[in-house]
Amino acid sequence: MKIKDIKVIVCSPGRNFVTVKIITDEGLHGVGDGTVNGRELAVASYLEDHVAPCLIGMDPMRTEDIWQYLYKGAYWRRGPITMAAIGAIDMALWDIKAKAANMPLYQLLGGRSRDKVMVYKHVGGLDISEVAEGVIALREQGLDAIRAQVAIPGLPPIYGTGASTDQDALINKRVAPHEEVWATHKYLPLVPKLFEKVRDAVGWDVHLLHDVHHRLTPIEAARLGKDLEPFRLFWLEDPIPAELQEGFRIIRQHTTQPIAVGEVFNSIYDTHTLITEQLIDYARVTSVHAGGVTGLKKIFDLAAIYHVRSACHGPQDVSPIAMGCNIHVDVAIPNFGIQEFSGYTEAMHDVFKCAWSYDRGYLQPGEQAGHGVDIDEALAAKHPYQQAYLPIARLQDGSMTSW
Ligand code: GCO
Ligand code: MG
Repeated sequence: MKIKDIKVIVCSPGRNFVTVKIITDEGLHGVGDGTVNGRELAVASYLEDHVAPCLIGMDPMRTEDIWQYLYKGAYWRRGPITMAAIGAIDMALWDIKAKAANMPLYQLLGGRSRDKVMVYKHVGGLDISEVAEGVIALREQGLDAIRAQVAIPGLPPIYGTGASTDQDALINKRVAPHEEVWATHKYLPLVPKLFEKVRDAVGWDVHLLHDVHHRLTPIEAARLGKDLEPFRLFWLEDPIPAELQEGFRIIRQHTTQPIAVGEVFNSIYDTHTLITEQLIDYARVTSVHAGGVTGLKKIFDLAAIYHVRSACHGPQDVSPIAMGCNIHVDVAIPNFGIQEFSGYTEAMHDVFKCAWSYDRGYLQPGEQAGHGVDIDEALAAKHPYQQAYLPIARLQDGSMTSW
């Protein structure tokens, strides 16, 4: 079998997605996700101009060799754009391989290790009681794990903390990114109050999670972890910007609060200190940003040795294709932890046909051969790319801050 053609499809059925489609001389095809939120066209060009021309004529079964060809061969290793491009190609190749074997992808990854994949969903609100109500509502919908965020009194609601849903904030049609304001001293005392109230409302038989979204320093994060210990959170996510892996040593010295990190990581080298020193409990890498199924497996296999569990990033900007690949990996690996799942709109499901399914807090990969997701190209063409950026954050004095 040979790779005959590679198409790059950029569409925006509510938000932008970059999809690669690999077509073989034997008529089989596979699709992969290369979406990097706010930088979509860079990946599209990387794929179209620098990857596709080199792969024509290659044997699509050589998933590992093609991964290494793109990783080592470019000379310029790692980085979100390169790794998302590699990820897109890798997903499409695994799709083809599993279709050729006439098996769902998870069978090629070792088969099922579990019956279903636990997910967590998000709740936000303008005040603590609104969040508590939201948590109760999700509990009634079957969720066993819920992420809770609340707006900070005295600050306009910002991304990931309150009622402005992630989706609304992300689909920002202005040319320049929306600007938000952050104040750590207002946030730190609020979060323990939030979880005290939420525990009162839903009890202890539910996993509660919180995303700090990289906004603290190590010692501030250590303080927050200690303050949250009485409420037994499943995890505290991205407490600090993650490029300084050693920073997590400070957090670890002070608190037993489990920590989750990795949504902005794209290679095993971003995570290896965190994993091998057991500074984190959950690795939040995802198939699209970490070099596909091949890249994800390398990270999770290392993590398994160090008692670190998986927690694939799964917001809407991870396309339904990458979500499908995540679910196949989730169901197969021994060290699965949890899967983030924001769900998709009807328009997105029209463009991306999915064999995976969601029901009352759990996902299933489906039994279709391949990874089970395909793109309707004609429909995708009706939703052209729209320029959109994530917000940026400033402190109250106007200086830029991490978010
Ligand atoms: C999460 C995230 C996302 C990211 C987004 C950036 O935990 O799901 O923090 O909401 O901010 O994916 O593109
Ligand atoms: Mg996050």
